[in-house]
Order: sequence, then structure tokens, then C-alpha cells
Amino acid sequence: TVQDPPVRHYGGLKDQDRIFTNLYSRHDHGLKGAQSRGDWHRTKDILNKGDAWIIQTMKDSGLRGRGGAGFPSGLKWSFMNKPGWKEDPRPRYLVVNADEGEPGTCKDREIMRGDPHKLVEGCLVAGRAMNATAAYIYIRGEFYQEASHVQQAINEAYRAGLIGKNACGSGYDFDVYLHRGAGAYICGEETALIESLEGKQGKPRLKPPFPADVGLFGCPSTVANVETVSVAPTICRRGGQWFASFGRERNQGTKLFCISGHVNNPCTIEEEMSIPLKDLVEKHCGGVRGGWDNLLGIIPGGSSVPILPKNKCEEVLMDFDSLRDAQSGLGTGAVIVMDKSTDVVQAIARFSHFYKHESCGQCTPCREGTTWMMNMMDRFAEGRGQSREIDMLLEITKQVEGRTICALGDAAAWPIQGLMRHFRPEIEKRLADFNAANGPVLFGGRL
Ligand code: L3W
Ligand code: SF4
Repeated sequence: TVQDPPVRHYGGLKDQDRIFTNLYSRHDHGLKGAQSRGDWHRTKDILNKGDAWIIQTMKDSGLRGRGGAGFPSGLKWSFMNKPGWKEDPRPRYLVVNADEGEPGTCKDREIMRGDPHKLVEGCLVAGRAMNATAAYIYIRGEFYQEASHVQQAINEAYRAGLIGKNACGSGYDFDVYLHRGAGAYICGEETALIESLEGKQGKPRLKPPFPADVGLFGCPSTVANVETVSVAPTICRRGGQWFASFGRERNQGTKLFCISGHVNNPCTIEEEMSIPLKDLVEKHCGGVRGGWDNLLGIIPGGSSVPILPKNKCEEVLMDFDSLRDAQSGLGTGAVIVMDKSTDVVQAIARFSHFYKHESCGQCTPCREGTTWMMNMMDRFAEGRGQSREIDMLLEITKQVEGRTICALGDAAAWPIQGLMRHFRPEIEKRLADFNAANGPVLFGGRL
């Protein structure tokens, strides 16, 4: 008889396989501490292996961008080395997106506080892979302590000859600059970030051209998330196959997850990709407040992805494919847990306020749509409205989705679509109760 191969259970990452060993800054975040944890170990050898080797290692590792989109990193970096790049006289830049603004997300902050040298070394390795002359780290304005730790790491690395002229003695020159943002969520969108770095208003550009063709100061650039860049040196040291041994095909590696909300122990933890969502919450966060049965739903990837109700949370794996199949997304890996005490309509209405506030306003569906979505969600949260307006709101989200310059429009639409998909009866009941008590009022009586 032929037996099915055993089903692999993901999760349970061992300490020796953790890349980020100073989360919560329990140890020295400076150069000495970083070196004692293995950072800057034989970086020169990695650099000397050259751009093609680093990019192939990234491809072998299966690493996908950790900022939300999940684009394969090796492929993205290779866009900088298209045939003929050597004849292009323009300088080339790595831009690090450290503008961690997605509600629920607090992982890059931990890297920059506790392991800033991983980021600086990552800039050098990723920069070498794309033949860049410099890295610009664009850090969220509110991250004061993080900016100070990263700047300290940059200064230490310059003083030790690890970056700058002849970085690590490799013959390769590479500069790293830190630039502080001023508190706009939209500056986390890669082209808005580039505009902001250039000193303009942070308004997204139309793509194409992609930054790899026309990026910072009109030069070939690649924008990558802090976590993506910071794991690169360890992957190069331990091998692409090592990283790829974690998680499932197309969803490989280790990943930082940040879990907040109604759990007993909110935390940021590095785990194997594809760990079941329920295991993540139960093993690392002490479970849901009041027990698993008290769970209402979970937003598994930051405010931009749709909520999952409890029954969907039982089976789903924390990876790109499983969460996509469940009609949600891995996003930034920010898990927001809501127990039964949550007013879920009010919670999603709060997100609608956020997106309305953060819309840059340059495209009509987003500028007008986020305002409509916010106003209608506010009314529904109070119970004001008619049940046929639920479909009107859904239609608005469809009119915004996919029709805007950047992903903020989608991000505003998806949480509402998730709410409608799984919690529509809750809205209908709320409207019915209000109308029964107050008489029917179209558009909540205040259009
Ligand atoms: C050259 C091509 N480059 C794609 C590049 C592109 C970009 C990357 C992914 O992020 C996500 C959203 C939310 N030639 C290319 C190419 N690229 N095709 O690949 O691109 P894309 O367009 O799929 O996504 P994106 O616009 O970079 C949008 C998530 O971000 N999000 C929240 C993010 C928040 C944080 C945070 O707080 N840390 O990250 C909100 O929308 O999941 O899917 O580099 O240039 N043919
Ligand atoms: Fe600006 Fe919204 Fe358009 Fe993005 S979708 S460019 S945030 S108006």
C-alpha cells in the first residue's frame, strides 16, 4: 500500500535559527554587541562574491518582500542589473522603507531598536547586489529612539571602516544616509517615499516606470522594507537553502510577526513562515483573552487586509498563499486579535477614518471614496441607515478598488469588504434595531 507522506506541521522555530536575536533590546545594540551576535562576520567575503552571487542566493532563499506586497526579492534586486546597466552613467540607490506606518505593525521598529547593525550591514550587502553607491534609510518621523540607534550604528560602521570608502576592505565604496519622515502614512508607499526624499510632497507616482528604471533623483533605485534588507547578510552567511528550508514552497523563510489586541501577551516574534495562525496566538501570546472560544475574529496582516472570523482562523496558515485563499492577506505580518467584546463595525469604521485622513487626495476615487466610506461606516456603527445602503457601500468599495494610483485605495476598501463578507448580519441587525426604535430614516437622516 502507498502511504501519503506525513503532513508537515510548521512553526516551533528554534533559537539557533532565529535571525533577530535582540528583539526588545535586551542586549547591547551597539557594534560590539552586534558582532558578538554574528553581525559583520566576514562581510568582505560576501561582498567579494559579487552581485550575481548575492542575487542568486536571494533567489535560492525564496525570500519575498516583507513590507506587504511579497514580491520575490532576488528578482526585484536583479532589475537593477539589466543588460547594459554598466553603460548607464546614472548613480544607483538602495532605498530602505523604514516608514513603518501600517496600523498593527511594530516589527521594523524592533529591528532598528535592537539590531540596527543588521540593517546597516543589510544595506551594504543589498547595495552590493544592485551595484548601488548609497543607501537612503527613510525612517518614520515618530521613531525617535529607533533613528538614534540606527544613526549610532551608521556612525560606528563608518568609524570601523565597515561602510564608506573601501567598505570592509572590499574595494567597494558605499554610503548610508538616514532621513527622517514627518508622520505621513502615504510616505510608506515606495514612490511617495521617493518624492518625499527628494524634498517634495509625498504623493505616489504612477507606475511604470518602476523605481528600478526611474527612482530616486531620476536614477535606478530599489525600495525595500527594513526586515527584507536586514535578513540578507544572514541568508548569505548561512545559505539560501537554509532560509528556504523553513515554511512552504513559495512561502519560505522565517518572518517577524507582531501580535496585538485581545491576547494575554502581545508580542513581536520571529517564527517559521506558514505557522498556523492559531498556534501563533496560543504558543507565543498566551492565547486569546478569555480563551479561544472568546475569539471574534483576527486581522492577520495589518489594517489593510480583510478580517477573518473565528472559524476561518482555526485552519489558516500564516503565509501569502493560505491567507490569500482565505480572502485576506499576510501583509506586514501584523496580527490584530479581537475578542467578543469588540464592536467590529466600530473597529472597521475607525480604520476608514485613518484611510480618509491619510489619503493624499490626488486621485478622485480615493479622495472621494475614502470620505464616503468613512461617513457611511460611521453611520452604520451607530445603526443609522437602511439595509439597502449596505450594498451601496459595497459598490463604493468596488469602485475604489483597483482604480487608484497606489494601493491606499485598495487598503481602504478591503477591510470594509471583509466586514461585509463575514459580519453583514451584525450591520443589518444594528440598522434594524435603530430603525425600529426611531422610525425609518434614509441616509441616517443626515446625508
Ligand atoms: C520592476 C516590475 N519592479 C513590481 C516592484 C515594485 C515594488 C514591489 C512590489 O506595496 C503593499 C500592499 C499592502 N518591474 C515590477 C517591479 N515591482 N513589478 O515590486 O510592488 P507592488 O506594486 O506589488 O506593491 P507595493 O505598492 O510596493 C503595496 C501593503 O503594501 N500596505 C502596507 C504597507 C505597510 C508597510 C509598513 O508599515 N511597513 O509595509 C498597504 O497597502 O499589503 O499590498 O517595489 O516597484 N515589473
Ligand atoms: Fe493618493 Fe489615494 Fe491616489 Fe494613493 S490612491 S495616490 S493615497 S489619492
